[in-house]
Amino acid sequence: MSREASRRLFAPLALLPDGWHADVGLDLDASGSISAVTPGATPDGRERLDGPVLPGFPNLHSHAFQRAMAGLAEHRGEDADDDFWSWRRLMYGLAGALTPEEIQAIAAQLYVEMLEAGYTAVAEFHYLHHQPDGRPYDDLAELSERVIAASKEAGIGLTHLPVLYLSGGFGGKPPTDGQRRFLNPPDRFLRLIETLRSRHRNGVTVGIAPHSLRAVPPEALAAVLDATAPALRVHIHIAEQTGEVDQCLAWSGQRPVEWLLAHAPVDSRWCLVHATHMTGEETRKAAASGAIAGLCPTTEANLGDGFFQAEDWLSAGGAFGIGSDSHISVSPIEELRWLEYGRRLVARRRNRLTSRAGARDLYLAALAGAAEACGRPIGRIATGARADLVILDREMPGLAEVPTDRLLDALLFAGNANPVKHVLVGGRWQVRDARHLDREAIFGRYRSAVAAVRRRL
Ligand code: NGQ
Ligand code: ZN
Repeated sequence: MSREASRRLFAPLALLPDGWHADVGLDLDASGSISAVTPGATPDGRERLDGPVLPGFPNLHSHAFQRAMAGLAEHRGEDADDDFWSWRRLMYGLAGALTPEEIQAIAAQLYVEMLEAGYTAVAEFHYLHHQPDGRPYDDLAELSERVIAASKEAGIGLTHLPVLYLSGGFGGKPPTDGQRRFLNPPDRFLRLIETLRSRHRNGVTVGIAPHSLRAVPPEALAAVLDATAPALRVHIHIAEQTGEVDQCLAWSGQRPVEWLLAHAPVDSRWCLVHATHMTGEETRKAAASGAIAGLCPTTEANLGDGFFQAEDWLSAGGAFGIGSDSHISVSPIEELRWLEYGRRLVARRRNRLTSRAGARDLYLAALAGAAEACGRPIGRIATGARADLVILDREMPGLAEVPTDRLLDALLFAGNANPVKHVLVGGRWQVRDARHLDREAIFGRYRSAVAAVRRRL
């Protein structure tokens, strides 16, 4: 079948920015954007979408290569006291072993899985830049190009975030051998950004990602922010682990978020990834800055990070989105479910983030925040937005006969079967009847790639 959707669609039910609407006509333009949204339309002359229609979900945080770590870090290591840092040693082992072809094959498979789960865009926090010994490839952007090629193979929207990485810890601590593939001095990093921006004027949004305050000394952070301001999105890992907070205090006398707010022009272009450990004051100030909290609940659980203070963040008016990060789970539903469940388990109460409107406002807020963090016109069914649409299977037992105003609640809390039936990205079908159109070929390449890597590890 053709990948092009008709220019005129009809949704019996669609989630618009102000809630569910019935009989929505959607007109698409030739570039794959929505040119008109008409609630109360008639189906005549329009292609009927056979289920409730949601905006595709933007995934605001991904390290694609980590998809190939599936199941390899879930047993106790030798020191019996496994933590984030012992997980990281294993992860570095994988990061050091991958070839460019393998990186592309793994990313393409991941993006197929994202699309089948309802993620239609991803912000890729990309830090594998060089050869295993740390020498740049002939093309400085070789591995960025591999990830970009994978996003095109799978047909997912991409915000590409090359990572700035210089040191192995606070205070300019020297990097370790395991970090050699990540390193760029600021001038070479800026060359990489310029190269990517000039090669990909259409279709790929480029931002920057200072990896963390551990990996980027203050002078390098300031230099790169100055040279790229004010156009680009800026994503940074921050305050994920209490160990990082302690090290930052020892180095500067300030906590990570406190330090960042005092030393960088943090605003709505910024995505603070994790931001798990904040005081009440940090929470209020960071929320007021307009920065997006980049929450990755399943990875944060898997790595034993701690709980993000979500009620405080939301009551301070903070924006947020979700990401699949290490891809221990690839499902926007599971991320939002665990965001809420984490809070219930801590508070020993119910409905902490869900409101009288159920999960709807949480869902819409997560869409808007992740879209902002991606810096693209996505995450909403509205004129001018990309035609990134997810059509649900309402015949699933968990969704059948659920009243419309409880549909998102059922989606988040009442099932594990994937309810995503069809997915359209920029006006093109990528998933039909729950299967990505290139699923077999891309999976075949992934399987060969991981088999080869695992033989070498
Ligand atoms: C990363 N991942 O860059 O992949 C990190 C681990 C680090 C998460 N923080 C490495 N989830 O933070 O140094
Ligand atoms: Zn990360």
